[in-house]
Amino acid sequence: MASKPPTGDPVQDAPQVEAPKHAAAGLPAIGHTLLMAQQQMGVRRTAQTLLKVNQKNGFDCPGCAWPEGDKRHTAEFCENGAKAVAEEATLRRVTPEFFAAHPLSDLAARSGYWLGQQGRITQPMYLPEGGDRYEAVTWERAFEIIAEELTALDSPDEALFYTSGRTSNEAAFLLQLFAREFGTNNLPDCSNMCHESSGSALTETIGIGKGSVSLEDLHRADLIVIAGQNPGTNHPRMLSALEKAKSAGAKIISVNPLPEAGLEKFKNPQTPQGMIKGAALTDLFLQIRIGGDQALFRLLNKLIVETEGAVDELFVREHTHGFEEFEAAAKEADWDATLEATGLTRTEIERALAMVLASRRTIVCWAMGLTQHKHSVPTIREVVNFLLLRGNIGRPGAGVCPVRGHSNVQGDRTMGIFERPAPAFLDALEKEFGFAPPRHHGYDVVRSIEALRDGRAKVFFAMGGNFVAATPDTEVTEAAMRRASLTVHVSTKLNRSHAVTGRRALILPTLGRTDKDVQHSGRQFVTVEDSMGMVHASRGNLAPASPHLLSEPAIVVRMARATLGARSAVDWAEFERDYATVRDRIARVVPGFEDFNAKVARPGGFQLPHAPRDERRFPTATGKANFTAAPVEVPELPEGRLLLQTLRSHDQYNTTIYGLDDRYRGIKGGRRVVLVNPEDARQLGLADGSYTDLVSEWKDGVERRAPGFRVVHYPTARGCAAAYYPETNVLVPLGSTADVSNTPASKSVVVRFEAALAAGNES
Ligand SMILES: Nc1nc2c(c(=O)[nH]1)N[C@H]1C(S)=C(S)[C@@H](COP(=O)(O)OP(=O)(O)OC[C@H]3O[C@@H](n4cnc5c(=O)[nH]c(N)nc54)[C@H](O)[C@@H]3O)O[C@H]1N2
Ligand SMILES: Nc1nc2c(c(=O)[nH]1)N[C@H]1C(S)=C(S)[C@@H](COP(=O)(O)OP(=O)(O)OC[C@H]3O[C@@H](n4cnc5c(=O)[nH]c(N)nc54)[C@H](O)[C@@H]3O)O[C@H]1N2
Ligand SMILES: [Mo]
Repeated sequence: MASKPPTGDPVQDAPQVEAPKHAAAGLPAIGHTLLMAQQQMGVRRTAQTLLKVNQKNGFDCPGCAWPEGDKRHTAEFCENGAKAVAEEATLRRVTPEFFAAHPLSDLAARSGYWLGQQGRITQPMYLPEGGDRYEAVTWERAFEIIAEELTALDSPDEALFYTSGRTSNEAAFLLQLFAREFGTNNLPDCSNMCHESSGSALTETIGIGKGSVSLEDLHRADLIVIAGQNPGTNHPRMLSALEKAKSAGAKIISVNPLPEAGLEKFKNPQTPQGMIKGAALTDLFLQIRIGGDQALFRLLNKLIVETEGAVDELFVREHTHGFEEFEAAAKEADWDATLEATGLTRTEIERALAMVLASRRTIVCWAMGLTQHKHSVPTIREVVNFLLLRGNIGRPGAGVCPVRGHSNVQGDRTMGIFERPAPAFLDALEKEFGFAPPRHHGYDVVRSIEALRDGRAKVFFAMGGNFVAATPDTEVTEAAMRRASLTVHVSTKLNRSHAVTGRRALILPTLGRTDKDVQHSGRQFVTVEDSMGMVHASRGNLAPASPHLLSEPAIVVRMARATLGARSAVDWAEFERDYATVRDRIARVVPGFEDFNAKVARPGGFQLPHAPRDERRFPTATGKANFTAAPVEVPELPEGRLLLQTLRSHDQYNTTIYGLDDRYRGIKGGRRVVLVNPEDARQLGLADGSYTDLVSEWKDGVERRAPGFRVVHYPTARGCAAAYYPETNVLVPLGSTADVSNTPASKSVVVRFEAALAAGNES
């Protein structure tokens, strides 16, 4: 039997601290996985479900976007993937009776953890104007309400259509089609807060905003640099690929302010010897200061340029543009300034250089540690410079590897979920569907919040996600959301965003990845694209959480029919009956998807074309791969302050909190902790185990405070601190974003510490 959800809330946040671990996975992970899964699903459903994860006839794990290899294990899941699955396949239910018993004020006072633990939502729910609780509503009425509000807007640009990255290709394609036929490009998505900086930097430099390596490439690399990523927690299946690369002779450099257990050592639970001994992964750990990566790569680039024969001159001449200007800038890199910015020693950087020069095939992997700073875009461009110098793009075993987060975030963008669509994409849409899509750019996430705040946007529709909890500046964002006339959430589980509503609100419960999806033409599957551009089918096999659920494609179709009615140029109804008809349209609009239905029928799916990877062709403005030469930036840190990064614990999936432990970092039973280097702590008078408020400082002079964090002395780099998101989102100013990509700078928050009066959960 699955256990009942916890009743007590706020859940006691009382962190206990022990020594951090030095290895990831192994038997404890499996035991932990099965325990969590059985609590949510019971024993039979656990077995039935976990054996289908990432199998060729199964469903795509709703965890991360890491690809599956061609040969699958029986159990192709990881501890954290299993938690994601259990969270969705839970037997707990949130029914209309639940909403009757919990008025909005009650839901608004609950922790995100408690809300998530209540289970799957079973029926569409409506919060009428002035109402104090959600009531059951029919689907028909729900779509009428959406249509009423959308039709009443002065301009289509007063509507916002947000997408979180679990949405399938089919649903994403339909959503952007609807938004554009309705008349707006306001398609903000979680990518705006995630890998947007990677997309911006890569599009400009290599002509496509996606990674250029496959799993095979990783296995063949000589050197893998992992910067700003914690795969042991967030992409556990990546550890098997690293283990394989190591056993073929690869070296690994990790660049991180924290020593992350998963990068130190990996105990592979799928091989007997791995389970016992484990494999050391990192050969060189560069414990960098937060925000020091651009300076590090710039200096490495200078050293490469100055080493006789180190530059791949033929590649640079034939395939790149802007080398001279870049070279001049690189030569100015300065040892002392770099050591200061990075906190590294000369010897460490020289060791890194030796490994770089010894490698013929180098890959750089990165995630949020590089993308969420003010200077993220120039940082990632510098990574590209680094790879271009030695011809490491478009060669087996080499390339750029931005490791994506949500399982279909990359696919959603490919399907046109983008507030700044390329003209060619809009042309194709116009040709296929016969209406003129809007050409002016829409709002991204931060601009959407500003538009709500300023009354320029009035209807907010979310295809998944937890907008108010995931976005920065919680108080500002929540106030902005409350100004909306209608907020609509297509969701599987309850979350904070359902409690922070506009004048009217709807919750539309939907099928998840694990649920069986049957429509008029029979059983459906959907498709997703992983971090390496592989597209494949995903089929759920469980009886849906309730007979009242609609699939995401069905919800978009019905919203479109209710809103656009006879004025639509599109035959929406067929899309709901048979998703293959959606794929036929995608095939005619999106390059690389020709013969989509046939190609996706192959087990394992197909790989999308990638010009730099496949043919060393760079579809940029210059027609070449572009070197760039931005000035090196380093975050400024006034006396007595630390630079705070907001990151994930081992027991969460973004805003979904599975539990209160962060096993590898030795934190148990609580999330309100701040990790501080013991030397800094001593200087700041922060005793281990004492409680402190975090107060962020930014140029707007507004005081943002997160109260009651337990200080943990922890071996992070000097000048740096770390605490979990989403609790710390209150500290991230809405205006503090990355240049160009506008991604919230949630890994570069300047904070001071003020002793807290009481311990525990004040917020
Ligand atoms: N289990 C689980 N899996 C997930 C998620 C989850 O929440 N839980 N989230 C998914 C999503 S949407 C995403 S985007 C990914 C996120 O995957 P990650 O990017 O691994 O997630 P974070 O926890 O934000 O970790 C950031 C890492 O960067 C380091 N870092 C911080 N600042 C810097 C810096 O300035 N320089 C360098 N070099 N390193 C730095 C941190 O110490 C940390 O190791 O994971 C995906 N997978
Ligand atoms: N401070 C700080 N802020 C950050 C980050 C950070 O590192 N630090 N990371 C950023 C990143 S990388 C990201 S990606 C965003 C994440 O932002 P989001 O994607 O908006 O947030 P999630 O927590 O992943 O969304 C969880 C909700 O999705 C719904 N859901 C789950 N599965 C499905 C499904 O199949 N269909 C539908 N319709 N709904 C579903 C559930 O209701 C669940 O409550 O947060 C960003 N915010
Ligand atoms: Mo993400």
